[in-house]
Parts: sequence; structure tokens; C-alpha cells
Amino acid sequence: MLKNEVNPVTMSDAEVNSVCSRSRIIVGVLTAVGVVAIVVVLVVYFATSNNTHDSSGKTSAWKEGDAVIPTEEPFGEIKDGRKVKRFTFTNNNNITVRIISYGATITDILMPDKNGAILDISLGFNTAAEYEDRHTYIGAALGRITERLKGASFTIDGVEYNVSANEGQNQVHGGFYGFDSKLFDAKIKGNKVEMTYVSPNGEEGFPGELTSVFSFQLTNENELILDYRATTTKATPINLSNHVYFNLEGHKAGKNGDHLLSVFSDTYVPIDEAFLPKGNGELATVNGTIFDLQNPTLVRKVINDIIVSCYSFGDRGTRKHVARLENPTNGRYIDVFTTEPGLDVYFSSHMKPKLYGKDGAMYGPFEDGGVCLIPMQLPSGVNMPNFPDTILRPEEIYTQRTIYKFGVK
Ligand SMILES: *[C@@H]1O[C@H](CO)[C@@H](O)[C@H](O)[C@H]1NC(C)=O
Ligand SMILES: *[C@@H]1O[C@H](CO)[C@@H](O)[C@H](O)[C@H]1NC(C)=O
Ligand SMILES: *[C@@H]1O[C@H](CO)[C@@H](O)[C@H](O)[C@H]1NC(C)=O
Ligand SMILES: CC(=O)N[C@H]1CO[C@H](CO)[C@@H](O)[C@@H]1O
Repeated sequence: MLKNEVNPVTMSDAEVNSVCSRSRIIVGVLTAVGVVAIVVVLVVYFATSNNTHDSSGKTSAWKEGDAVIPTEEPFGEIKDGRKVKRFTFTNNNNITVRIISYGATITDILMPDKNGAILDISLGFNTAAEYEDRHTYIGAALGRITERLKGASFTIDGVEYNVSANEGQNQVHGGFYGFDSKLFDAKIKGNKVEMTYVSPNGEEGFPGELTSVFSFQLTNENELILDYRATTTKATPINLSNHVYFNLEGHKAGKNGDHLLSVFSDTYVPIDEAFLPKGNGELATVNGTIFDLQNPTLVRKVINDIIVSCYSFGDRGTRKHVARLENPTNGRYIDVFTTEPGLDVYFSSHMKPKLYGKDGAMYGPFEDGGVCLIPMQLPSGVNMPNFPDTILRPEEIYTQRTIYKFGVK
């Protein structure tokens, strides 16, 4: 309430009348001032509460004001005429992430360098039609299973399933038309974008109707959070991921080799010529091999030798800091955290030469491409006796989380 209100009881009538009329004006003015003050306080409160840290520098608990709320716009259409949506997040630190509903694809990640210069650090294309035609997996969802499945065949509860073999006799990234080529049902839910794809029973040979939800969020702590959730009507192998390609010099700069990469594991999965795990699925120490990335390693030194590799992190379900990619010249870095047990490291060695990307970029293999750090199950897990099984059953809910945290130093 207002402080300087008069008390009429101790005054004469004249005084009261005069005071009252003055008082009415004063009260009116004060009320107006009060309303303005309250509005100003609220505006300042909401403006400043957007990026709240406590004195220890740690992130405070989630609050309404902390949310980076995405926006939605149309992004053209695919060949069958269905419309594609694009969603944009921009946080308080000038980081922008864009995602489209075709393939639940991350199309752009803009971030500042140590001098504040903002560049797009993820490879991609300008239009939905290009994503559809090129079918490169760049930035896209991977499902039902990420990476290679030996022999494109597996057995669950005594029943054999043959699924599509889209790479010789094996399957890669879910078959001929994996989740990268599906139009997701996408909407904004609060501070998240949720993209849902229902994979019909028998799609690409997989059992059960699988309902998958890919959710995306960008925080003011510079984390791009990818949450995966799925349920099924029949037991099916599953492990979902995303195939974003990073280049911290800017997506069209090439010079991939200038990155420093650390992968915080001393264990990897040795693979054969078909990029499949050897034998029944073996793990080996990286120590003394080219695969040892435990300390920051110049990508140029290993790019011709590490074609596809998968590192193992043992436990599933708990959040682990698995890798850091950094660019010593411009200061940009990305920390990768995941609940998955594996990390696929890939330096674009199979990328087509002269692949025209967004903004006139020309991508190509090795140093002309990007660096992929793809959290996932252990490869071909469903039919490698030594690897954890990757079967989702009808009574279960599949959930995994990956975080790409952006920084500059
Ligand atoms: C974001 O970019 C704007 C325009 O370049 C700049 O003025 C501002 O300082 C930047 N903010 C941060 C947090 O870097
Ligand atoms: C799967 O393929 C193998 C080899 O072609 C074949 O022998 C087997 O009968 C097939 N199984 C099913 C269930 O179709
Ligand atoms: C590999 O090297 C790391 C770091 O030097 C060490 O901690 C680890 O024990 C070694 N692992 C094996 C299996 O030799
Ligand atoms: C290796 C791995 O992460 N496998 C997971 C794949 O999904 C199934 C179903 O949720 C999980 O049980 C596995 O842990």
C-alpha cells in the first residue's frame, strides 16, 4: 500500500475536504506512479532473471525466466507436398540453433568465437528439398538403430528378423529410409521442441510399432540438450542418435584438421574392413594405438587413420563427459555429455567430394567435411554376444540424453 496516506479523523471538516481533494489527486498520482513502478519492477525482474547464476557461478535451479523459448516458421515442403517446419532457439549468449521437422535435423548452430564473431559451425543445406535429395544424414536423426548392424539380421526371443541391408550385406543407420528421411510431427512445448515419429510395425523389417520422441532444448548455460524417448508394441532393437557435423572454423571453412579432439576413454571397439566389430564384439585398450585420444590430439594427425571408430564408456544411463572438440585459434569448443555407453568418432572420410551445402559451401571428405561425435549404443549391439543388448520391450520406456555444451576460451 501507499505510505503517505492522511488520517482524516484528527482534522476539521474543511481541512478534511481540502485534504481529501488534494489527497484524491495525490492518491491518483501516487497510484499511477505505483502502477508504473510495479510494471517497471516486473519488466526488470523478467529481463534480468533470464540468466541467473548464484554467487558460486553454478547454474541456479530451473525457473520460468531461464527458459529459451523457441519460435516456429515454415521451411518449404518435401516432394509429396507435406510442409516442413523450422524452429529457432537463440539464447542470451548469441548462440542460435535451428532444427527442422524433416529428419528432426539440426540445420544450423551459430556461436561466437573469443572475439564475439558469430559463425555457423554445423554443416547443412539451404532447403528441405536438398535434405531430401542428398540423403547424407548431415544433422539428421538416426533410427531405429545408429551405425552398422552386421548381416542385417538378428534374433529376439527365438524369432529371426531380416531387416533392410542398405550397405552390402549389412545395415547402416536404420535402413534405406531411416529416421533421417522421415517427416516428424513437431511442436513447441514450453522451452522444448518435441518431434515425434511413429515407425510402423515392419518398417525396414523391424518388429513392432515404435513411437519415438526426439526433443530439443537450448539453455542459457549454452547446452543443446537432445532427449530421446521411445515405446514399442513388440520387442525391437533401438538406439537413437543424431548425426550433426561440426566445424568450429565455420561450416564452410574446411580445415577440419586444425581441431583438437579429446575422447575421455581408454577403451574402443576394434572393427574390420566392413566397419563392423570384430568377432563377437571385442573391446581393446587404445593405449599405444592411433585411437588414443585421451589427451587433446590434433585431428590432422589421425584423420587418415581413424575412418570410423567407437569408444566405450562402460556404464549406461549415467551422464558422462565423453569428449571435447576445440579450436585453439578461435577459442570455440564443444563438450559432449551423454548417458549412452558409446561414442562414434567420424571425420567425414566417406563424404562425397564437391557436396554443395548451405550459403555456397562446398563440403568434401576428410579435412573438407566436419567432425562427428555421435553418442550411441555399442555398434551392432543387438547381435554381438559380448555387447549389452539394445532391445526395447513393450513394457519399457527407452530414454537417453546427449548434451552438446558450447564454450569459448
Ligand atoms: C551478442 O551480439 C551483439 C551484437 O553483435 C553484441 O552487442 C552483444 O554484446 C553480444 N552478446 C554477448 C553475450 O556476447
Ligand atoms: C533371413 O535371411 C536368411 C538368409 O537369406 C534366410 O535363410 C532366412 O530364412 C531369412 N529369415 C526370415 C525370417 O525371413
Ligand atoms: C591406458 O592409459 C591410461 C592413461 O595413460 C591409463 O589410466 C590406463 O590405465 C591405461 N589402460 C590400460 C588398459 O593399459
Ligand atoms: C547399449 C544401449 O544403450 N542400449 C540401450 C538401447 O535401448 C535399450 C532399450 O531402452 C536399452 O535397454 C539399452 O540399454
